[in-house]
Amino acid sequence: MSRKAPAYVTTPIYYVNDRPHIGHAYTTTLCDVWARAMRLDGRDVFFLTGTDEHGVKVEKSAQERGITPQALADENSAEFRKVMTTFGLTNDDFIRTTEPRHESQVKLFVKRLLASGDIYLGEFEGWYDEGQEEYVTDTRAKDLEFKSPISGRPLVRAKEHNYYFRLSAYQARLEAFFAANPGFVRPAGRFNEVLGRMREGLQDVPVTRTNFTWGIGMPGAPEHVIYVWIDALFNYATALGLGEPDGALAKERAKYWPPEYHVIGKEILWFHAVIWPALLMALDLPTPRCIYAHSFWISNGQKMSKSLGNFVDLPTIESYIAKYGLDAWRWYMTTQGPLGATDADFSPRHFHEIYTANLVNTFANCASRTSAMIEKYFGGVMPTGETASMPISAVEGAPTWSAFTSDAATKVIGHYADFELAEAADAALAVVRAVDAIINETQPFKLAKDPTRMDEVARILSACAEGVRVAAVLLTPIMPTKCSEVLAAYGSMVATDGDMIEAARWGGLKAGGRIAKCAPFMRVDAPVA
Ligand code: ME8
Repeated sequence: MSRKAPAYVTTPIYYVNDRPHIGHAYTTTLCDVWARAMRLDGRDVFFLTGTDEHGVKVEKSAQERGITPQALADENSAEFRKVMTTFGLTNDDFIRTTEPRHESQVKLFVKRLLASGDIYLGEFEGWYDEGQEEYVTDTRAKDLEFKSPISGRPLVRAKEHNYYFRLSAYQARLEAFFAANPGFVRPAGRFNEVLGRMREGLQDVPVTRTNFTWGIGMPGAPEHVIYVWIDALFNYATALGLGEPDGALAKERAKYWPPEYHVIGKEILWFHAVIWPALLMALDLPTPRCIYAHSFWISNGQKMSKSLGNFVDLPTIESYIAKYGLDAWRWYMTTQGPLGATDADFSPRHFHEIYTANLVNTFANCASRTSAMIEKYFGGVMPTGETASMPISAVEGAPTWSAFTSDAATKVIGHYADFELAEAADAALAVVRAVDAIINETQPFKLAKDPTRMDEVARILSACAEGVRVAAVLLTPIMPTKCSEVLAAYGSMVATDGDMIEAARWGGLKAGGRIAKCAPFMRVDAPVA
């Protein structure tokens, strides 16, 4: 098997002043689906997530609780890490910005930027969004009517003696970079949004603060603390050891750079799509291939927010998992989430409907019907029947099963690779739908009443079983547990890394093999209350 190019995928690192909720679970699950799919397709994937532990917000939250910022960080970071385990997420590392390996490399990066003149000491006055810890330009402040677009609170006039990053010097290079890389920011609408704002003109950005202490000290000027956003962005590079290019970590991990996808929420796009590539340009490091900024989960049409207290929090998520199973949760996140440019409403009723329609009535029904008929008519043994050249339906021009599923596999893998995860799910489910269609069209349960037609029944059911197997292979990145259950019941090997196309090839099930009855998803009576 030839190994394809290494791949690097990241989530934002999450603030430890908050507890994990649906937003964090969502972004991390998307990355997990992608990472699993790419590993199955033979890529050497590095999947990173972690926690963002410095800054005023953490300092304040800790003060309110009467504990040290480090104690708060330790407590909540552990909570995030626990989520990774509970959710079976396959991240290869979990970085914390308070770790020495991160802090020391951030200092090295900043020193390089000081030496190159990309960071300088200066004075600045401007409109400041306290909630976001972010300055906004005068023009933008006016457009926003001097209110934060996130919290709605008034912007404040702030003046600081700070170190700055010479972002303005990168205006032309960034514009050229955007022109040459139309896929750099996705979805497409967000690309234009960033470009439009960039064309208003880039101002230098402060990279240090003096109004708090909980952060990484500026090399040579410890009274200045490195701004949390600069500190945080570097996590993507420090996790691979890029701050010390000759170090042991870089030797092992530098091959993963540049990231294929930085997956984030839309609210932090500017930092990732403009400031981050400019910092990397200043450091002569290759820029990421794509910043994928998804939209938000909302709740009954309303923004989820801490102040409204309407976030789908961890205990709520756990109640869904208890009722429907982890893979159903992953299915809902992957297929119904706000991966495009619009927000998605999270509703218990919609969750229930999707679960019932896609998983119970389609996937599970097909796997269970097929296995039940094989049990009934062939004693649970895979019947003999040549199926590769069999058309998927009696409709004129219908493709053969082998052509149809090979085309589906190519499509599914292509969608996974392009981060079109709902499309990947749908293209895989199309195989299940084709199996359902042939059962409805040929009605093997009626044919089986006539002993002279058992060869026909054998051929139909072996095609159905093989179709279910192929679909389970293709759905594995989204529903790893349930798909392995189905594959095991069908006596098939689970797909292993590097093996997806091979595993999805028609003809994996051999006549004479054991097919056990299985029902991967059971009907659930009513939505979560
Ligand atoms: O912004 N719907 O961390 P954070 C979907 N530390 N996704 C959501 C969401 C929602 N309603 N709410 C949050 C930070 N998210 C910084 C990042 S990166 C160098 C530093 C997800 O804890 C989404 O991915 O506020 C969003 O970008 C992230 O959580 C913000 O997490």
